[in-house]
Amino acid sequence: MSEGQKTAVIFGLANKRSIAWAIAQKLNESGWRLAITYQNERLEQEAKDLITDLPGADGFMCDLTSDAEIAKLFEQLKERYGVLDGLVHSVAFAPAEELKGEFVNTTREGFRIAHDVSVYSLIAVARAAAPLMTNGGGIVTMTYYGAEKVVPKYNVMGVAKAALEATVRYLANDLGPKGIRVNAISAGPIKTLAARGISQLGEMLKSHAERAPLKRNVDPAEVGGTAAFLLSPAGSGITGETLYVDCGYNIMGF
Ligand code: 0WE
Repeated sequence: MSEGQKTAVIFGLANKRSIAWAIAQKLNESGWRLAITYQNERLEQEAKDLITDLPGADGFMCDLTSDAEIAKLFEQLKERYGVLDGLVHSVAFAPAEELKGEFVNTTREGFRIAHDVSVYSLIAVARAAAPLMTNGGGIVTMTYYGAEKVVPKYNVMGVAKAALEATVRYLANDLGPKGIRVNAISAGPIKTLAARGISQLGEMLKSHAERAPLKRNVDPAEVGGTAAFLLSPAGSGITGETLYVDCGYNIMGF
Protein backbone atom coordinates (compact mmCIF):
# COMPACT_ATOMS: atom_id res chain seq x y z
CA MET A 1 0.00 0.00 0.00
CA SER A 2 1.35 3.42 -0.94
CA GLU A 3 1.79 6.11 1.71
CA GLY A 4 -1.33 8.20 2.21
CA GLN A 5 -3.57 6.01 0.06
CA LYS A 6 -7.24 6.67 0.72
CA THR A 7 -9.81 3.96 1.31
CA ALA A 8 -13.46 3.89 0.24
CA VAL A 9 -16.27 1.40 0.74
CA ILE A 10 -18.73 0.97 -2.13
CA PHE A 11 -22.28 -0.40 -1.78
CA GLY A 12 -24.38 -1.59 -4.72
CA LEU A 13 -22.26 -3.73 -7.01
CA ALA A 14 -24.42 -6.23 -8.92
CA ASN A 15 -22.66 -6.53 -12.29
CA LYS A 16 -20.44 -4.68 -14.76
CA ARG A 17 -23.29 -2.35 -15.71
CA SER A 18 -23.80 -1.20 -12.11
CA ILE A 19 -23.19 2.49 -11.47
CA ALA A 20 -21.24 1.27 -8.42
CA TRP A 21 -18.83 -0.46 -10.81
CA ALA A 22 -18.31 2.69 -12.92
CA ILE A 23 -17.54 4.58 -9.70
CA ALA A 24 -15.22 1.82 -8.45
CA GLN A 25 -13.23 1.97 -11.70
CA LYS A 26 -12.80 5.76 -11.51
CA LEU A 27 -11.82 5.67 -7.84
CA ASN A 28 -9.33 2.90 -8.60
CA GLU A 29 -7.83 5.01 -11.42
CA SER A 30 -7.59 7.90 -8.95
CA GLY A 31 -5.51 5.73 -6.59
CA TRP A 32 -8.11 4.74 -4.01
CA ARG A 33 -8.03 1.44 -2.16
CA LEU A 34 -11.50 -0.11 -2.33
CA ALA A 35 -13.74 -2.30 -0.21
CA ILE A 36 -16.61 -3.35 -2.45
CA THR A 37 -19.76 -4.93 -1.09
CA TYR A 38 -22.41 -7.07 -2.75
CA GLN A 39 -25.79 -8.06 -1.34
CA ASN A 40 -25.74 -11.84 -1.13
CA GLU A 41 -24.38 -15.23 -2.31
CA ARG A 42 -26.32 -14.92 -5.58
CA LEU A 43 -24.25 -11.87 -6.59
CA GLU A 44 -21.00 -13.08 -4.99
CA GLN A 45 -19.28 -14.78 -7.95
CA GLU A 46 -20.00 -11.98 -10.42
CA ALA A 47 -18.85 -9.36 -7.88
CA LYS A 48 -15.66 -11.28 -7.05
CA ASP A 49 -14.78 -11.66 -10.74
CA LEU A 50 -15.04 -7.87 -11.18
CA ILE A 51 -13.25 -7.00 -7.93
CA THR A 52 -10.26 -9.17 -8.98
CA ASP A 53 -9.66 -6.64 -11.80
CA LEU A 54 -8.93 -3.85 -9.31
CA PRO A 55 -5.54 -4.07 -7.60
CA GLY A 56 -5.83 -4.08 -3.81
CA ALA A 57 -9.64 -4.18 -3.79
CA ASP A 58 -11.47 -6.51 -1.40
CA GLY A 59 -15.03 -7.88 -1.60
CA PHE A 60 -17.45 -8.13 1.34
CA MET A 61 -20.99 -9.47 1.54
CA CYS A 62 -23.51 -7.13 3.18
CA ASP A 63 -27.30 -6.94 2.93
CA LEU A 64 -28.19 -3.36 3.89
CA THR A 65 -31.64 -4.37 5.19
CA SER A 66 -29.86 -6.11 8.11
CA ASP A 67 -28.52 -4.05 11.04
CA ALA A 68 -26.47 -7.10 12.13
CA GLU A 69 -24.80 -7.41 8.70
CA ILE A 70 -24.01 -3.68 8.65
CA ALA A 71 -22.47 -3.88 12.14
CA LYS A 72 -20.41 -6.94 11.14
CA LEU A 73 -19.22 -5.30 7.90
CA PHE A 74 -17.98 -2.15 9.65
CA GLU A 75 -16.19 -4.28 12.28
CA GLN A 76 -14.40 -6.02 9.40
CA LEU A 77 -13.60 -2.67 7.73
CA LYS A 78 -12.23 -1.25 10.98
CA GLU A 79 -10.06 -4.33 11.45
CA ARG A 80 -8.82 -4.38 7.85
CA TYR A 81 -8.34 -0.64 7.15
CA GLY A 82 -8.66 1.26 10.44
CA VAL A 83 -9.58 4.51 8.72
CA LEU A 84 -12.16 5.15 5.97
CA ASP A 85 -12.09 8.23 3.72
CA GLY A 86 -14.96 7.57 1.33
CA LEU A 87 -18.32 5.81 1.09
CA VAL A 88 -20.39 5.26 -2.03
CA HIS A 89 -24.07 4.25 -1.74
CA SER A 90 -25.54 3.11 -5.06
CA VAL A 91 -28.45 1.06 -3.77
CA ALA A 92 -32.18 1.25 -4.53
CA PHE A 93 -35.09 -1.14 -4.72
CA ALA A 94 -38.86 -1.10 -4.93
CA PRO A 95 -40.93 -4.24 -5.59
CA ALA A 96 -41.50 -4.55 -9.36
CA GLU A 97 -45.31 -4.17 -9.04
CA GLU A 98 -44.81 -0.68 -7.57
CA LEU A 99 -43.12 0.50 -10.79
CA LYS A 100 -45.94 -0.67 -13.06
CA GLY A 101 -49.34 0.83 -12.32
CA GLU A 102 -50.40 4.14 -10.83
CA PHE A 103 -48.69 5.76 -7.84
CA VAL A 104 -52.04 6.02 -6.06
CA ASN A 105 -51.98 2.22 -5.73
CA THR A 106 -48.68 2.16 -3.78
CA THR A 107 -48.94 -0.49 -1.07
CA ARG A 108 -47.87 -0.02 2.54
CA GLU A 109 -45.33 -2.84 2.16
CA GLY A 110 -44.01 -1.51 -1.18
CA PHE A 111 -43.57 1.93 0.38
CA ARG A 112 -41.81 0.45 3.38
CA ILE A 113 -39.42 -1.69 1.33
CA ALA A 114 -38.56 1.14 -1.09
CA HIS A 115 -37.74 3.50 1.77
CA ASP A 116 -35.92 0.87 3.86
CA VAL A 117 -33.62 -0.27 1.05
CA SER A 118 -33.19 3.02 -0.81
CA VAL A 119 -33.17 5.62 2.01
CA TYR A 120 -32.75 4.18 5.50
CA SER A 121 -29.73 2.19 4.30
CA LEU A 122 -27.84 5.46 3.68
CA ILE A 123 -28.53 6.66 7.24
CA ALA A 124 -27.40 3.31 8.65
CA VAL A 125 -24.10 3.17 6.73
CA ALA A 126 -23.33 6.87 7.29
CA ARG A 127 -23.73 6.36 11.06
CA ALA A 128 -21.55 3.24 11.01
CA ALA A 129 -18.87 4.82 8.80
CA ALA A 130 -18.54 8.14 10.64
CA PRO A 131 -16.45 6.77 13.56
CA LEU A 132 -13.98 5.31 11.01
CA MET A 133 -13.70 8.62 9.11
CA THR A 134 -11.26 10.07 11.62
CA ASN A 135 -9.59 12.29 8.99
CA GLY A 136 -12.95 13.50 7.65
CA GLY A 137 -14.34 12.00 4.48
CA GLY A 138 -16.91 11.97 1.74
CA ILE A 139 -20.20 10.13 1.23
CA VAL A 140 -21.90 9.96 -2.17
CA THR A 141 -25.31 8.48 -3.03
CA MET A 142 -27.26 8.17 -6.29
CA THR A 143 -30.56 9.90 -6.99
CA TYR A 144 -32.82 10.62 -9.97
CA TYR A 145 -34.91 13.49 -11.35
CA GLY A 146 -38.10 11.55 -10.49
CA ALA A 147 -37.50 12.86 -6.94
CA GLU A 148 -38.59 16.37 -8.01
CA LYS A 149 -40.77 15.97 -11.10
CA VAL A 150 -43.25 13.26 -11.93
CA VAL A 151 -41.76 10.50 -14.07
CA PRO A 152 -44.65 8.14 -14.88
CA LYS A 153 -44.15 4.67 -13.33
CA TYR A 154 -41.20 5.77 -11.20
CA ASN A 155 -43.88 6.05 -8.51
CA VAL A 156 -42.77 5.20 -4.98
CA MET A 157 -39.10 5.36 -6.05
CA GLY A 158 -39.62 9.06 -6.78
CA VAL A 159 -40.91 9.60 -3.26
CA ALA A 160 -38.01 7.54 -1.87
CA LYS A 161 -35.47 9.59 -3.88
CA ALA A 162 -37.04 12.82 -2.55
CA ALA A 163 -36.54 11.43 0.96
CA LEU A 164 -32.99 10.41 0.01
CA GLU A 165 -32.14 13.96 -1.14
CA ALA A 166 -33.50 15.38 2.13
CA THR A 167 -31.54 12.70 4.01
CA VAL A 168 -28.36 13.92 2.29
CA ARG A 169 -29.00 17.43 3.66
CA TYR A 170 -29.71 16.25 7.21
CA LEU A 171 -26.67 13.95 7.23
CA ALA A 172 -24.52 16.77 5.82
CA ASN A 173 -25.59 18.94 8.75
CA ASP A 174 -24.84 16.25 11.36
CA LEU A 175 -21.54 15.07 9.90
CA GLY A 176 -20.17 18.40 8.62
CA PRO A 177 -18.57 19.28 11.99
CA LYS A 178 -16.57 16.01 11.73
CA GLY A 179 -15.31 17.05 8.27
CA ILE A 180 -17.53 14.50 6.54
CA ARG A 181 -19.30 15.72 3.39
CA VAL A 182 -22.47 14.09 2.06
CA ASN A 183 -23.72 14.59 -1.50
CA ALA A 184 -26.00 13.02 -4.11
CA ILE A 185 -25.48 12.62 -7.84
CA SER A 186 -28.64 12.87 -9.93
CA ALA A 187 -27.80 10.81 -13.01
CA GLY A 188 -29.75 10.71 -16.25
CA PRO A 189 -31.24 7.31 -17.19
CA ILE A 190 -28.65 4.53 -17.62
CA LYS A 191 -29.19 0.94 -18.78
CA THR A 192 -28.34 -0.96 -15.57
CA LEU A 193 -29.66 -4.27 -14.23
CA ALA A 194 -32.10 -2.30 -12.05
CA ALA A 195 -33.30 -0.28 -15.06
CA ARG A 196 -33.54 -3.30 -17.39
CA GLY A 197 -36.87 -4.40 -15.93
CA ILE A 198 -38.40 -1.09 -16.98
CA SER A 199 -40.45 -1.48 -20.15
CA GLN A 200 -40.29 2.15 -21.29
CA LEU A 201 -36.52 2.53 -20.71
CA GLY A 202 -35.62 2.44 -24.41
CA GLU A 203 -38.17 5.16 -25.11
CA MET A 204 -36.90 7.19 -22.13
CA LEU A 205 -33.27 6.99 -23.25
CA LYS A 206 -34.26 8.18 -26.74
CA SER A 207 -36.32 11.13 -25.51
CA HIS A 208 -33.67 12.05 -22.92
CA ALA A 209 -30.97 12.18 -25.61
CA GLU A 210 -33.21 14.34 -27.84
CA ARG A 211 -34.12 16.87 -25.13
CA ALA A 212 -30.83 17.15 -23.24
CA PRO A 213 -28.60 20.07 -24.30
CA LEU A 214 -25.72 17.66 -24.96
CA LYS A 215 -27.99 15.61 -27.29
CA ARG A 216 -26.93 12.27 -25.86
CA ASN A 217 -27.31 10.04 -22.81
CA VAL A 218 -25.03 9.89 -19.81
CA ASP A 219 -22.06 7.53 -19.81
CA PRO A 220 -21.71 5.68 -16.46
CA ALA A 221 -18.00 6.67 -16.51
CA GLU A 222 -19.13 10.33 -16.24
CA VAL A 223 -21.03 9.47 -13.07
CA GLY A 224 -17.90 7.68 -11.83
CA GLY A 225 -15.81 10.76 -12.58
CA THR A 226 -18.21 13.02 -10.68
CA ALA A 227 -18.18 10.70 -7.66
CA ALA A 228 -14.35 10.68 -7.73
CA PHE A 229 -14.40 14.49 -7.90
CA LEU A 230 -16.82 14.79 -4.96
CA LEU A 231 -14.66 12.45 -2.85
CA SER A 232 -11.46 14.28 -3.81
CA PRO A 233 -10.00 17.48 -2.28
CA ALA A 234 -11.42 19.31 -5.35
CA GLY A 235 -14.88 18.77 -3.84
CA SER A 236 -13.92 19.94 -0.34
CA GLY A 237 -16.35 22.89 -0.29
CA ILE A 238 -19.41 20.89 -1.42
CA THR A 239 -21.82 19.21 1.00
CA GLY A 240 -25.55 18.51 1.19
CA GLU A 241 -25.88 18.98 -2.58
CA THR A 242 -27.52 17.14 -5.43
CA LEU A 243 -25.28 17.40 -8.51
CA TYR A 244 -26.82 16.66 -11.91
CA VAL A 245 -24.93 14.41 -14.27
CA ASP A 246 -27.66 14.31 -16.89
CA CYS A 247 -26.26 16.02 -20.01
CA GLY A 248 -28.26 19.10 -18.90
CA TYR A 249 -31.69 17.46 -19.15
CA ASN A 250 -32.97 19.02 -15.90
CA ILE A 251 -32.42 22.65 -16.98
CA MET A 252 -34.96 22.49 -19.80
CA GLY A 253 -38.47 23.93 -19.39
CA PHE A 254 -39.64 22.96 -22.84
O1 0WE B 1 -33.74 4.41 -9.70
C1 0WE B 1 -33.89 3.82 -10.75
C2 0WE B 1 -34.25 2.34 -10.76
C3 0WE B 1 -34.55 1.82 -9.41
C4 0WE B 1 -35.25 0.49 -9.35
C5 0WE B 1 -35.45 -0.36 -10.43
C6 0WE B 1 -36.11 -1.57 -10.25
C7 0WE B 1 -36.41 -2.51 -11.38
C8 0WE B 1 -36.52 -3.94 -10.90
C9 0WE B 1 -35.73 0.12 -8.12
N1 0WE B 1 -36.38 -1.04 -7.92
C10 0WE B 1 -36.56 -1.88 -8.95
N2 0WE B 1 -37.22 -3.05 -8.70
C11 0WE B 1 -37.29 -4.05 -9.61
O2 0WE B 1 -37.94 -5.09 -9.35
N3 0WE B 1 -33.78 4.50 -11.92
C12 0WE B 1 -33.49 5.91 -11.90
C13 0WE B 1 -33.98 3.87 -13.23
C14 0WE B 1 -35.42 4.01 -13.59
O3 0WE B 1 -36.36 3.22 -13.05
C15 0WE B 1 -37.58 3.60 -13.55
C16 0WE B 1 -37.41 4.67 -14.42
C17 0WE B 1 -36.01 4.95 -14.44
C18 0WE B 1 -35.33 6.01 -15.21
C19 0WE B 1 -38.85 3.08 -13.30
C20 0WE B 1 -39.93 3.65 -13.95
C21 0WE B 1 -39.77 4.72 -14.81
C22 0WE B 1 -38.51 5.23 -15.05
